[in-house]
Amino acid sequence: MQATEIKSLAKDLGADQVGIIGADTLEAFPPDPRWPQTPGRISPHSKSVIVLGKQIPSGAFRLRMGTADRYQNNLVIRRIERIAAALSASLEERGHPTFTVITNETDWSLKRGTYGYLSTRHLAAEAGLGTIGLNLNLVTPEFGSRVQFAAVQSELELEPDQPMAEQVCVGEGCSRCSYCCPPDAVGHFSLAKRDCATCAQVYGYAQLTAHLANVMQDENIDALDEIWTPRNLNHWLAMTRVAGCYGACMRCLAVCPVGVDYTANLAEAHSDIPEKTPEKVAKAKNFKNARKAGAEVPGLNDYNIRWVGPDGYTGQAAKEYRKTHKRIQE
Ligand code: B12
Ligand code: SF4
Ligand code: SF4
Repeated sequence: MQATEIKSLAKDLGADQVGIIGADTLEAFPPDPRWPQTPGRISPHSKSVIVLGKQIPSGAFRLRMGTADRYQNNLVIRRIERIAAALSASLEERGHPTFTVITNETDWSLKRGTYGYLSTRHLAAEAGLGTIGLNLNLVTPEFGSRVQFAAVQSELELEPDQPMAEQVCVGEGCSRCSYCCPPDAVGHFSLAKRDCATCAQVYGYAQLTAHLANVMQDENIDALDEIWTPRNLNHWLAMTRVAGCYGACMRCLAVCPVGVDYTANLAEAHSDIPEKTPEKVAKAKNFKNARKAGAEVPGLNDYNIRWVGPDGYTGQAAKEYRKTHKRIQE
């Protein structure tokens, strides 16, 4: 089977984006070499990794209820996982051993806390679907950051795609993802992950265990009164509907101005960023000056720049995509 055949098969199954990476490239460039997320750790037989992207619909970013949008987000994750599983099955039927990479789970053998088996954002960057943005989200010319990823590992050898040289994220001069971030977790191509998790994982594992420990240890709390509470209901919903254990904050996705979907459906709704403060604006200015002056920035070092886009931002990638999109529409 050829790469083009796999790509049209994945698109027929419902993927919006498809890219292919050679397993050897991923062995050579793990996202963080201190805790290497590499396909060979999962299966030594894999030759290729196929990464799939699914857009989060614009409607999800035009809601008023914070509780509803976290369902939308997780519906997309489940959908892209099912598409990956279907693609795996299809390749198996054609005689190529293939499996779906676990998407949002944590490999504790690598690192305590939340850390994927493979980092799907890095897979997408490596396959040329977009580049890593100021807040570490993957920014694509089509959908900005409003896209979720899944991947399959296959023993089939395929022609790989190449990473983009151009930075798709507008960068420090934009900083909208930093302005909107409720806990001010966005750094300079880095993220204060624990701070982000207070919003993105409101009913996550850390919150659940902290809550249980509190109920068990605090003598002033009547454990029976603590059973029938909105908070416990939300933890139950997080377990049964995967809503709120992750994906509970959508702000940095909503305001990212890159993408045809943003121009068409979101620009007006998100032109104003209520969380923007003078302090955040000053922080962005400092980042801009630091980059201009060539200061040392860990997120932009010689190793990480591969996924950020070594040529910097020119706006060309998004422009080209808009042109193609217009032609298709016409
Ligand atoms: C753990 C996790 C989280 C954690 C930690 C996030 C993180 N950056 O790692 C928390 C809870 C904070 C989180 C939050 C969110 N997440 Co999340 N998350 C994941 C998960 C499960 C694993 C991520 C992982 O393994 N990271 C590994 C490390 C290596 O990646 P990294 O931190 O980006 O590494 C770079 C930086 O550390 C940087 N760097 C900066 N400074 C320095 C300094 C040094 C010395 C070094 C070495 C490196 C370095 O370089 C590294 C390499 O480039 C993935 C799914 C997956 N399997 O990939 C989803 C995923 C990344 N999440 C996703 C999303 C959408 C979100 C949220 C928007 C919430 C939501 N609505 O779903 C927020 C956004 C936060 C953000 N701006 O990044 C999507 C991303 C989609 C996209 N378009 O990018 C993913 C891919 C899920 C999916 N199935 O699609 N998430
Ligand atoms: S998900 Fe929310 S808290 Fe996390 S970086 Fe984005 S805006 Fe900030
Ligand atoms: S909001 Fe702006 S700075 Fe943030 S990721 Fe999108 S383009 Fe980059």
